[in-house]
Amino acid sequence: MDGDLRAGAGARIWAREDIEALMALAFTELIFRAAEIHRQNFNPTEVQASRLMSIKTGGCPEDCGYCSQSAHFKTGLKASKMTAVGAVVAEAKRAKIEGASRFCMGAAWRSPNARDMAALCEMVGEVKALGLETCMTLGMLSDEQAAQLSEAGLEYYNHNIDTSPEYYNRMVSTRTFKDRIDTLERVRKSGMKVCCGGIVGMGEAAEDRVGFLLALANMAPPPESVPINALMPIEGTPLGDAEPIAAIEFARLIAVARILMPTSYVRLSAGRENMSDEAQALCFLAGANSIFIGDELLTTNNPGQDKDAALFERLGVRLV
Ligand code: SAM
Ligand code: DTB
Ligand code: SF4
Repeated sequence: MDGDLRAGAGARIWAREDIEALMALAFTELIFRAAEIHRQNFNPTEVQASRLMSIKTGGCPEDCGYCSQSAHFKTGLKASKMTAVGAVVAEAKRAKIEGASRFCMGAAWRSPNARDMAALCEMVGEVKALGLETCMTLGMLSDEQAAQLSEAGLEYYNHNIDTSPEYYNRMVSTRTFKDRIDTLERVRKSGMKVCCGGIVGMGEAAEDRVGFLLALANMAPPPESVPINALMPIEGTPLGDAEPIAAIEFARLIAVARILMPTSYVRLSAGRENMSDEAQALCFLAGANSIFIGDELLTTNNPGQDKDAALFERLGVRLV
């Protein structure tokens, strides 16, 4: 379990067997180890709060089998054009008042159009000027687009690998796992921080969950932010009837992510709407230390301010 030391970076190269061994630990032992690593690197009484906004919804040319926004499936979602800069900034102001420290802008694109880059850069500047951290998720980027966003001051770029390299083409056929990695490398090269994670509960096997974590943990360096989403099943998509992941399995995955990536923010992302307070508490105990706040993610529901205020009050945990 000691792994190799990656030359220069001081980070460890994880083997598949290391992750399998962690996954096989007794739950009580695993949570203890994860909690120990969590408190060595973070204040365990704080959870970072991000707010999402869909700045371009629906009509996406990609065929991701989990997504409400793909034009390939009849999900009943109405497509919209990109939101104007002023309306995005107004939403960011509200997010700040509601306690968000990061504002994440998402678009249903395969990649951004050249003609939208100026407005996107302006958005970054204005949201940042409010004192919020900025994140965008716009699909694949060219070197030039990554450089433009980075120069505009964008701090984080979200681009998920979503699942294991082996399972990827069962979920998406319009791009490859390698395409995802190429964009992630461009993001790194541009100087932006990487937000990269994925979805569980898509019918993947246990070995795919291992492969997914292995791919994330061996990025050099690992992503600064790791969103772990529980699938929000969308009627009309191929995964509309997927079996939900059990809360204990989900917490197990969070705990292993925490151990593999000790200094990354592990975000309990989509899926909180369908989780009990106790299931979420287990995830925070396992080392999750970031969430999305607000009553909407991109197109699906999230618990919202009142429920979250009650939950964090009960837990004595502070949103930061
Ligand atoms: N279009 C861009 C892309 O795919 O990279 C950015 C937006 S896309 C909606 C961002 C992420 O949302 C996906 O990578 C996926 O992890 C997550 N996502 C999409 N649909 C989801 C669902 N039904 N449940 C959980 N997560 C979902
Ligand atoms: C991420 O990993 N989860 C967020 C964010 N990155 C962009 C998106 C969740 C979307 C959930 C489904 C929806 O609301 O459409
Ligand atoms: Fe498009 Fe992103 Fe949805 Fe895939 S996940 S269909 S790329 S919006």
